[in-house]
Amino acid sequence: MTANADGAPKARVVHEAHEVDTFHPPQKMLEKHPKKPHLSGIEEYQKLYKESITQPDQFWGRLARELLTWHKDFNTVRSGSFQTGDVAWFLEGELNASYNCIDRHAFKDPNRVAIIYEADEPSDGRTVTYGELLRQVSKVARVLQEMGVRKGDTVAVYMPMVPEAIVAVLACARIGAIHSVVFAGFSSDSLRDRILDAGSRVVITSDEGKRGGKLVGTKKIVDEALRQCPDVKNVLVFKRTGADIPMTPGRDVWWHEEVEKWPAYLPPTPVNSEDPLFLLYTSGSTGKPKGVMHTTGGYLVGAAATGKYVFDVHDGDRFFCGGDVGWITGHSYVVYAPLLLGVSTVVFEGTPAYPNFSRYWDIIERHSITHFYVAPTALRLLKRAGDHHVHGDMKHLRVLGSVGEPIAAEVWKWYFEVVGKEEAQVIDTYWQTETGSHTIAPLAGVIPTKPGSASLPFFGIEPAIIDPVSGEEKHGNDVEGVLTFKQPWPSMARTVWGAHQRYLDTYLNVYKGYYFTGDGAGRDHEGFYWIRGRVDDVVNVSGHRLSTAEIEAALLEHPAIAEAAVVGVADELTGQAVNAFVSIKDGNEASDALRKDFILQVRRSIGPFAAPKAVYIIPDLPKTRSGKIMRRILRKVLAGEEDQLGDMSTLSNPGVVDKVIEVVHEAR
Ligand code: 6R9
Repeated sequence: MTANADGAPKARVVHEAHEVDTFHPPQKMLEKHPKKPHLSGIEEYQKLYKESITQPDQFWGRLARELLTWHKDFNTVRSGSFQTGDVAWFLEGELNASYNCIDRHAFKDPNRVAIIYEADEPSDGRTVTYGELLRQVSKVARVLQEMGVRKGDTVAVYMPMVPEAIVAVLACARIGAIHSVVFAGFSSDSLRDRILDAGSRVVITSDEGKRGGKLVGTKKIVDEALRQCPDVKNVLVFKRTGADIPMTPGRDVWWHEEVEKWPAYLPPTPVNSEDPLFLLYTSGSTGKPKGVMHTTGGYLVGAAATGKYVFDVHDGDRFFCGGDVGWITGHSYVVYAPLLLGVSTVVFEGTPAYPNFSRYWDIIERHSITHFYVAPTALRLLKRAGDHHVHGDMKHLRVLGSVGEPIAAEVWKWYFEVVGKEEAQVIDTYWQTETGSHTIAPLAGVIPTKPGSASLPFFGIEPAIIDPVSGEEKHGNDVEGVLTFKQPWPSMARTVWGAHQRYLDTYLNVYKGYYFTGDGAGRDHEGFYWIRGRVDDVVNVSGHRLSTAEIEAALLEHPAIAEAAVVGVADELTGQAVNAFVSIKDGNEASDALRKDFILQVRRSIGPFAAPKAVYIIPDLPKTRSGKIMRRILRKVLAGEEDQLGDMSTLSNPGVVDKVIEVVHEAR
């Protein structure tokens, strides 16, 4: 690919039969850059990439020492393999995550802003400096010690997006405890399951939350969950709204009262590089969520390296990732990457629509944000609300990131033109909870992009496209198949908590010798990657990753439901939407009230964000003779493609197909 001599952002290249725009890093972005991008150009990327694949020990050994401060150096950069499922990095090394995120910056410059808190109400925000963060984290770490939390114990964190959520996470890391953040949109049942699975004995939460002008009964949900968690000994409650909430004596204590007791410096506990840093539960193909485990050294190297090279973060930058700390995007790009690199990170409590559709742009203007990172679902919402909401001085923006789902070309262009005024580079970043940090993404300021493509692999990531039928790798360009990675990288998940065999079977045993992503992808004639979406039973609603099996299990808890099948359908606003087909038990009548009750069941069991958009009550589900539900037929009918239902010879009950079509048509 040739760079544009005149620096014009667009050049046309022919992509197979149709034309695709290629966008070079905009000249204006380079002009407003405080220095220069970390890499001189695509050639330097190619050189380093080659080194990262052919000499990973040399490459990652150097980066790990450059990006992190080690309490004790490592001798072995890497061991283990995909075949044996025992990958480990920086083996003898010892370090502490909170030291790397806070202390080393606080010692140099205690007044530098670490956290920019944008509260739900725009007027309620404040900033937290690195010095102050060190004091708060030290105190909370000591509170956890007093509660009996020790290295290797898990602590559940169920909090709104307030600075104290980040303090809680880093306080765990400071004493070598394992944080297990549960997204505060999850129901009490989901929280209970995660506390039990992780064996957490301490929960950190708040009295209430506040989002989009609405109050959330956070502590109430915790209380409900804890009725079935007898091993939880203590709950640390941060006062967010001051609501009058019940406190269980001997178990619940107030954050502000506890931190008053302890000194403002607690030395960090060095841990081994491979000691776990956190668990994060995510949805897979089966009903039970998986506790994905990340280790300290490798994860931090991945977060810092991608922050530095993909986002091209420099000293003094102000980073705004709109993700919630309850998801991996919040872990890696609200907390770890920006703090490891010593810049300011925005903690945003609210929603993009409150108090109006200009909220993001107001935040960007007020804090001279240089990097903005969000899921396309928010962009679709804001694009639909109208361009007149996009105003304000956003001249400091250099990078506009996208994450979590495919970004359609027209949304990409809107982001580039209307938000970025063609002065910032749009980067589409592909990665997963399990990968810890970006795996396929352009390096800002360096790699040209094509709307809809996540572009080229990050250092150390060796993608392979596999033919799902033959299981053979497809070499060369212009190929389609399932996406796998061929060699271990530092920030990959090491196991599923308490279920290592499940980890092996889900990721490493599907195609022996490869890490299986669960996504389909294409590699075009220039080696750029195009993510096609999940090939398993995972749906992506507004960037939230959900398992159809998990939603089906929730529906089956309803006494009136006999069988349930959940499918994802394309949705203009949320990317995909959940649609459910259920058959009901004898003695029940299909009605709107019953359908509403089914939706409520999912809200209660998983959380509001998982609620089906539509529920269709049918007499029987289409099934193969071996009893498998043929979801393909349901998807086709919903897509209006009932003339393309494909091979139905294995159906045991073909008559039900007409009924499915009739019910779907009636509902529309
Ligand atoms: C970071 C995050 C992972 C799944 C992944 C894929 C989808 C993520 C994407 C993308 C297309 C992108 N996904 N980024 N699809 N383009 N840039 O979202 O993690 O919640 O674990 O979801 O999200 O399907 O497999 P997670």
